[in-house]
This record gives sequence, structure tokens and C-alpha cells, in this order.
Amino acid sequence: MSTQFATAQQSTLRSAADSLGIDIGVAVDDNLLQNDSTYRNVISEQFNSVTAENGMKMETVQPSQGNFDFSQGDRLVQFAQQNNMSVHGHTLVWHSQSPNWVQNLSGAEMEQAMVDHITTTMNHFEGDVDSWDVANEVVENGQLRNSFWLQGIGSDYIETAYSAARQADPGADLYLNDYSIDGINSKSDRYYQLAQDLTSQGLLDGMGFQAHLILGQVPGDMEQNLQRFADLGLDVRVTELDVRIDMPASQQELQQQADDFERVVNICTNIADCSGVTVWGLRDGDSWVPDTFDGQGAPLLYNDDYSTKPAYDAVLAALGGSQPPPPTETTEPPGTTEPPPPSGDCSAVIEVVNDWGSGWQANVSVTGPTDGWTLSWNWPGSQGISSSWNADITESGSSVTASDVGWNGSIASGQTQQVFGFIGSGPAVEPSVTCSAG
Ligand code: G2I
Repeated sequence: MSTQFATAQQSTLRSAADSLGIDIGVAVDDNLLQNDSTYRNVISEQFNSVTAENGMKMETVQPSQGNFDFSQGDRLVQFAQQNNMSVHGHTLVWHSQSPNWVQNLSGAEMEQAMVDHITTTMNHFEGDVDSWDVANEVVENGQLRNSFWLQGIGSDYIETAYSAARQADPGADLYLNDYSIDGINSKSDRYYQLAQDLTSQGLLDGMGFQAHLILGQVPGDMEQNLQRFADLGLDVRVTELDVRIDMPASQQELQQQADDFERVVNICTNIADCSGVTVWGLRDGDSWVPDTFDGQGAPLLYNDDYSTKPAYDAVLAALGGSQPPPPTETTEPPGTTEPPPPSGDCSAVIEVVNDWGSGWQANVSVTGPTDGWTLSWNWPGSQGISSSWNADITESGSSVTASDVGWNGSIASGQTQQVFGFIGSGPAVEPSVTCSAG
């Protein structure tokens, strides 16, 4: 058996990222967090970092002057703490999703309001939010964006914001963040200057690259670009990754998308100071993309029924998680031939790993020898499978069959691999399973 196969034990994005010491994050929608237990469950199983998709933005946090509402952020922080995840804060100073009242101020009043917002928000989350996108999307057309902030306060507003942030929570990492700066271009060049400037004053810790990408268009110089920021002494981070496709997406496009995701994750793992990759939403239907780009969609790792897409497998593989054993790699001395694939005697076990009342999650492991497996079992009662990953499942009445999806089919004699998982409905059970090899 290949040595790589024997060591590829990380079967979730999270466990794989944990073993690399980097974040694999997801943007979280507050409504789904409150109301969808499968959503919560998949996120806590697969990700070790979260970002509020909207819940920590200024219009949410301070809808009228001096009235702070941290309820969405608090919910996210609580979820993160319960599940031992880090929190990346997004965002304090942005031209979009800012309340009207602040846009109507000017000069010293606007500056004071900006500083107050940063100070109160960061003080509130001190110790709970690890890093912040302090200013978001402040460059446009190679120069500082002509936002209400720039008009109201003047060009030193960015430095003022980062000074206030540094004072408010000296323990938090302070990031700049923007889109279309993934490769080397006039916009990322302007950020390079800004980053040098803030870094020289000790006001910046990280550079965030949103990476809202179009299928097949990971910039060829993305790694070089991130590396030049890392060389300033900064952490770099892919903060809002998605890869949009003209709908409907073909199998070939989904495979291209998988390659794009894999490339981006590889870029991060190739750079020592890349703190992680965050995907901008869990399921395709949760994404902002279809609302914004007519006819485009399917930009994320999960389908709407929580089944995984090829891009999920690619990210897992890029993080060094479970993947197909390379066909040529072997511990046999060169020149000997592989033994024929084992044909019999596999066994399998279903283990319930989480039960939240309205649903439950089980992981399934198979013990070899087998080169391909089909498992079958019967539900004792009203159980069913509402979603699954890494297996082809057929349910008919109370009987279920599950078979491998290719890369997770081969298991050496005596070796046990966690091969797939599912979300069950009805009362949680662990029925006995028959395993057929081949
Ligand atoms: O636009 C994509 C992202 C670009 N970088 C900064 C991110 O903060 C931004 O995220 C998106 C969210 O994904 C959307 O969910 O920011 C949008 C606002 O600019 C968010 O959309 C807004 C909708 O436009 C509103 O209609 C909606 O009420 O989300 C709001 C809250 O659900």
C-alpha cells in the first residue's frame, strides 16, 4: 500500500487545516446560523474559522448613532467558542453597508464617529475576535476610493482608523482587505504602497485578498503577489473565496472550479505566512453571486442539499486530507508487480458523532481489505438520510446501500478508514452494516 495513503487520515477540511496550522474559514449567515442545525453542524465539522457575512458591518452594529447592536456578532462568537473556532472580524470602515447617519456627517464629527465605532466595537469583541478587516475596499482605479469617508475626513482617515484599532484591541491582528487585488495590477500595487506605509508605523498585521474569482481565472501571478506582501512582514489571507460559473454549470466546469479552488489553497499553503483561506458562504444557494451577477452562480463548495462538490474534494486534497492514493506510488521495491486487488472480507461500522435532536450526523468507517466497497443496512424505524458526503447512496424503503466514490474505495488489509458521513433524520441509530468488497 502506498505510504501516502497510510498517512492521509484527515477526512475533514478542518482536521486537514488544523494539521497544517492554518485557518479554513467560512462566511456565516446569521439567519441560517440561528435556524438551520445542519448548517451549524456542517460548519462546525468542516471549518475552524468563521467570518460574519454581514453581522459585524456598521449598518448592523450601529444602525443609529451611539446605539450598538452586537447580537449577531455575539451569536457568531458564541458558536465559534463552542466549537473551538477562530473569528475573523469583517468589517469596521467600509463605504458600503454603512448607515446613513454617518454618511451625513463631515470633518471632525465623522472622524470622531469612525473612531468611536472602531473603539466600541473592538472593545466589545476584545479577546473574542482574533483579526479584523479594519478598512475594506478603500482603493479603486489605482487610487484611494472616493468614498464618503475620504470626502468627509480626508486621506489620513485610513491611518486614523488603524491607530484607533491598534489602541482598542492591541491583541487583534489588523488587516486591509479588497477584491481584484489577487494578482499584480495597479490596484494591488496601490495596496502594496499603503501596506508599506501602515506597516512602517506598526499599524498593519495582515493583507486580505478577497478572491471573488471567475471560473478559470486564478491570476497566474497570485502566489507572487501574496508573497510580496508577506515579504513586508505581513500575514496574508484569502478572505472571501468563491469561483463563479455561467449557469448552468457543466461537470467539466465544476471540475475546472475544483482546480481553481485547489490552486488558491495551494498558493496559501505554499506561503509560510498565509494565515488561511475563507470561503464566502457554505452552499451555492447561500452565495451573494446569483443576486449580483446575472446568470452566474454555483461558486462554493457545497450544493444546496449539503452534498459536497468536486471543489470540496479539491480543497480537502490541497490541505493534505484524504485523497486518492497516487496510482504509481508504492512501497514495493521497483520491478515487482502489485498483488491483485484484495477481494473479500471488509467490514464497516456506523458511528453517530453528533445528535442535535432534529437530526444527527454519523461517520462511517470501513476496515479492509477491499478495492471498492458497497455497504448495506436497514433502518429499524423512521430514519432516513438527508445529506451525505463521499459516498453514492441509494435508499429504498428502509434499506440503504452506500458505495465508494472512487478515491475512497481502496483500503488495505486490517486498515480502518473513515470513508464517508451523512446527516440522518429520525431517531439516531447505529445499525449493523454488511460490507461487500470490489
Ligand atoms: O459583495 C460580496 C462581498 C464583497 N466584499 C465585502 C463583503 O462584505 C461582500 O459581502 C456581501 C455579502 O455577501 C452580501 O450578503 O456584501 C453584500 C452587501 O454589499 C451582502 O448583500 C446584502 C444585500 O445586498 C442586502 O440586500 C441584504 O439585506 O446582504 C444584506 C443582508 O442579508
